[in-house]
Amino acid sequence: MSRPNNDTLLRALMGEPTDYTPVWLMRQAGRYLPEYRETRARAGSFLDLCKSQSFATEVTLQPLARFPLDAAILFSDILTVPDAMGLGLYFAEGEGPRFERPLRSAEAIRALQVPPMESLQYVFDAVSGIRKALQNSVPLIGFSGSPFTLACYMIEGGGSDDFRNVKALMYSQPELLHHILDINARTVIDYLNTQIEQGAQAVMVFDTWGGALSTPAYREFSLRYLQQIVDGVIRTHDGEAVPLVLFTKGGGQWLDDIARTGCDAVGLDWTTDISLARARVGHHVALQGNLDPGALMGSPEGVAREARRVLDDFGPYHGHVFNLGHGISQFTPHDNVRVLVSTVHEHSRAMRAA
Ligand code: 1CP
Repeated sequence: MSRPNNDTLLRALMGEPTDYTPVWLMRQAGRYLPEYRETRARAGSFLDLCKSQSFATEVTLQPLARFPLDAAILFSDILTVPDAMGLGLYFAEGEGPRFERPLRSAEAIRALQVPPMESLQYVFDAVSGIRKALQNSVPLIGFSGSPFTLACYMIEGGGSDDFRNVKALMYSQPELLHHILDINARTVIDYLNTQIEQGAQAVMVFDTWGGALSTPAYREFSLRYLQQIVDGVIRTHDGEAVPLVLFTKGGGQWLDDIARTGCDAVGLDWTTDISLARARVGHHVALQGNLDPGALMGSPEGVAREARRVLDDFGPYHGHVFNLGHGISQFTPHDNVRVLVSTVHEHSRAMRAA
């Protein structure tokens, strides 16, 4: 397996020098693209898209055909993992994801097991299909949800704005929550390692809801299991380093702890000042982020200004991957994405020449 022709992302994640700052966008393949909506309509449902190698490959490549992005990200979802554990994922029309059998009893929790990786074969087939289709142009990022974020969906049965069932369990029977988190961590390790073996060239863990925790609860219920993942994921494949990115949304105050796990890069949402973040974590890890996704709703000039501001705030150092602080909105005008990508490339080249 050879290195991609454009390996800027991999180099930046490892803190190595690059000619410019690489850029990709969380949820870059999604509903803001008409071609995505067209493929999704042809596929049937979102899950049908994820479960078909050819559809998943097609939508992964769509944003790359439009914009000179520096990475592809596997088209799938974090909720494939609890689905493989038997919770029954479905998408109610016009609503978000839901589980038929959320974890609501001690019996259901104790019965939870690490699923056989064969039950996620469609994800690994998507990884190998996408790798083939990319023809070594840019690297492919694999991903998983964090043990805590997965547990949130598994316990609540879908999205939540207060996580009341998760918190009830945490503050009454923490050992049951730890049981779920331990199963999730072991599953995530197998899942990421299999993605790497099938061709993922970097991996990212999305801890979308870790920021809903108090500091001691974050350490006990999220960070501890992120550490288990950092320790369990194979960090090289076929002689190449496979960088590991940890992203806790709302985790700005815990960046030092996250960096100390030994991951290669830390994701930043837009509420954290990237210059202070860089000063705090030094050069031990790379940083990925941190444009406000809402900036893409403004004028093209505003997008360019805000992109330059983030690059300038990070400063003339190595180890920055430009991204949004969270997923791109479905209402984003594509022309703003084009402006964003070209501004990041041009301004970061100019910064290096200065
Ligand atoms: O077409 C549609 O209507 C489905 C919308 C959609 C998409 C495009 C969902 C449902 N998932 C995805 C793809 C997806 N999800 C990717 C693909 C690759 C890319 O980035 O291009 C990734 C990386 C995810 C990860 C994901 N799913 C996260 C972590 C990142 C984040 O956004 O915080 C989370 C929390 C989910 C759960 C999920 N899946 C879908 C929705 C709408 C949600 C959020 C549910 C909620 O909390 O209410």
